[in-house]
Amino acid sequence: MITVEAHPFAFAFDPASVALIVIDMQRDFIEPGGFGETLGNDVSHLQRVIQPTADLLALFRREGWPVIHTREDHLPDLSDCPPAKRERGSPSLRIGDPGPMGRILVRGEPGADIVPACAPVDGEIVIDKPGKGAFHATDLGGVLAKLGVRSLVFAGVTTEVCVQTTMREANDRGFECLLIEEATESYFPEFKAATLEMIRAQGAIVGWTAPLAALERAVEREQVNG
Ligand code: C5J
Repeated sequence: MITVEAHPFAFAFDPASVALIVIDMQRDFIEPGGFGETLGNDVSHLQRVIQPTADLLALFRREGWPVIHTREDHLPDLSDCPPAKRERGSPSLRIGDPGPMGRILVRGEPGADIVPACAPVDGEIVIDKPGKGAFHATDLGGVLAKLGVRSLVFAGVTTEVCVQTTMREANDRGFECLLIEEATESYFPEFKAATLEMIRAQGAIVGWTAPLAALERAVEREQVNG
């Protein structure tokens, strides 16, 4: 077992049954002109998550542990986009409308791509999801069962929407979930802080959080001590 100094207490996982889930590191959320900006958000807040997420990806790749990426996007005919999602509020552009990075939040468009620094490499799994949670209307549950995964390390954006929703879904399905603190971000710093608190409150009611360095130290310790 590998034991990470985490909050609210140590997070232990078996390296034979761990996977990384990187949530929605897409241009549509992180770059100007995408879905996030159409909703009125300052997307510059999300830029700082790129390097720590790339470092976390590098760690999992070095160890040969499974990596799963998700993308929030919709089919070109929007048949998987509930009207309630498309029609809500008054964004500057709606899902499916043409924007500077192609049609907003549509699969295959440049905006739906994962940012280059965190792009999947050969052999990594990519899950396209129409909802905020990655288990909803996807085969993520089947993929994890096939891999024999019990523990999930989380990264990605945004902390309080797709990351938290997916962690809650995973927690309800019996997975042990660790969120890496610098590898997740929100358009609203106070929402990120509150989400980290609520995840680990009440004795890790949803899961654990830890800095990336704590995970790196734990992996190194395991290598030295066997
Ligand atoms: C949002 C996401 N925020 N990936 N999606 O709409 O968190």
